[in-house]
Amino acid sequence: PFLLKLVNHPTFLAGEATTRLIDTTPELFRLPRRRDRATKLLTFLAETIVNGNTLVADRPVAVRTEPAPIPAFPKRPTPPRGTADIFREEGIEGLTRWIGQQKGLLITDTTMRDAHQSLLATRVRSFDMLQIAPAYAHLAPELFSLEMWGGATFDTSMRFLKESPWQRLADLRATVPNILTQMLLRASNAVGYTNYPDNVVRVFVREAVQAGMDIFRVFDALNWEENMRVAMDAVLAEGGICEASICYTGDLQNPSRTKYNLKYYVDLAKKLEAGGAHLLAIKDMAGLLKPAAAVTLMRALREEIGIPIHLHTHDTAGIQASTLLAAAGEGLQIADAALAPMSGGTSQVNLNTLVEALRYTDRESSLDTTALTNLATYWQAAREFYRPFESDVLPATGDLYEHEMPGGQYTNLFQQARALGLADRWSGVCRAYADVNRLFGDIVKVTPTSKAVGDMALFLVANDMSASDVLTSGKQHAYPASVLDLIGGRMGQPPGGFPADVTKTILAGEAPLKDRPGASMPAADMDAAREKAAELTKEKPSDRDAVTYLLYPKVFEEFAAHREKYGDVAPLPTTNFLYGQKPGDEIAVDIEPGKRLIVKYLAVGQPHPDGSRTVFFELNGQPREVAVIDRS
Ligand code: PYR
Repeated sequence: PFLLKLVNHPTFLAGEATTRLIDTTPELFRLPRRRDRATKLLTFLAETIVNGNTLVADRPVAVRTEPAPIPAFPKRPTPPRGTADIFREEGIEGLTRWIGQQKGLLITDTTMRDAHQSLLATRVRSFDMLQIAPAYAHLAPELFSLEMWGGATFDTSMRFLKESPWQRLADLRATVPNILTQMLLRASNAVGYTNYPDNVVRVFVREAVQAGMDIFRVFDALNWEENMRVAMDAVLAEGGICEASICYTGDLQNPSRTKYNLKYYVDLAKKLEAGGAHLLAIKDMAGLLKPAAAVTLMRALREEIGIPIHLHTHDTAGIQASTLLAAAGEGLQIADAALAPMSGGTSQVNLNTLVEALRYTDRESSLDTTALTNLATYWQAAREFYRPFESDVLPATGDLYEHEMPGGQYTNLFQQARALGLADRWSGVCRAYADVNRLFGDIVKVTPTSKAVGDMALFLVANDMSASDVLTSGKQHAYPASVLDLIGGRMGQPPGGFPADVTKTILAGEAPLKDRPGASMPAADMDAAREKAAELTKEKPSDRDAVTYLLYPKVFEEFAAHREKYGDVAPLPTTNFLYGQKPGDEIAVDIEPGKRLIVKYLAVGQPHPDGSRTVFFELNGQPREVAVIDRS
């Protein structure tokens, strides 16, 4: 058809075809590339129709196929002014001043990051975020920020969803220009599970700012401020908003837990403020901050530091709304919450009802009830697409304050335990987790240190060992790699260091690192990484691809190979991404603005002798066939 179109083109027929044809009629010459993309997408659909998507193999099936309802909103040329506009126009000083002027509690919506990381194994796709994004911009411009990037979303988007995290950021930024974007940055661990060379962290932050990131919540998994320096400085240098975190662990009210006391947190907060932080986060990743402790902590912090405070907690215990309300009573400026259908349990507190709880009080927010209800209605439906990734609800009991497991890890570790046949020994795993924490000297547990503690707990239970056996058995065991990393100092130093006997036993005499890991790590070779990444993507060399490759070489390589074979699958509706199509289904796929493919799946043929089957489609009304190998 391309050649036919070419020879039938009026210019060609008029005998004027020269190389100028390319310049005057570029649409003809773009066609093969577009068709190439269409073919790749049809191949993906055919593959999914015949063989299924391995992502959902052996998992509960999502039955919803109709799109989630997108609320109507007034059609204005631009969305109402929001926090991002204030930041753009008045800088960080203007934004901070504005925060100080607000009487109401400001709210960050975590639905697009931590909520699905905690409830749905981080599997929510950009497609479902982008469907509702314009409604956020127009209906909820009063939100302080949208947490929609970082943490585990970076690698899972490529690893499982086969979509670019950078594209997600850029698209959401463009669709919601008025609300601040926010991400979780694991300091020197960037968005990974181990410390990276300093230049990798710096390039990552620069690229994130350029792609549209505003607020960087920077935390160190051992609360080691020295290890936050590189990331914080990078955010400050690139013009981002630096929200430095104190990770909350232990129990301020427990007189026998003295390691993480009020002085510890206040001193840390002061250091972070002195280090240039624009905002302070209290990151309560395990939902351990009780209401009375929140009052004590807020009073001390409001006394001792001047920057606005942003409280993050997980509702694993079911009572964290009371903590947010208690903190709000003490002048908390910003709270994290998630829209109702994506809230509760290991996720954040219910945003809709939190807002209503403060209605008609002096901390009432300006967010609109109906607008938030409509956004929640969308997420209730959208969550149904992710049924395969729903995890068991684990009710927290009093032992939450014993094991102190982060919300994002709680359900995940249970699934790991079940995969090892240890589901019925779950309470033993929780006890082992607490014991390992004590063995390691009582440390902050959050990605990646929480993973090391969890890996060690599973290791002990699976080997019928107790934590004390580690020191007394006299045997050298093959401990998990994450444990060797942690105890070897490659994730940094906890306050007071690791216990010497533990280090000696676990490292079998190898000397641990005592300094900041980044200080002795050679800089990553950016030129080589750019070249290597470009080789994999067959695109122009870029720092963005290079840094992605440096963070996750194998994941990036597999993602690039998927791209090469199937094109960009992010524009597919989630139902079709996970399950393909049913015969007769017709879908519209916007492969880029203004370029829509209408794909109708007709039928699949019987297997050919070579094991392949022909899948019949109509693409924009034209018959198309794709052959795929039936692997069943
Ligand atoms: C993360 O690092 O992904 C957390 O949510 C703590």
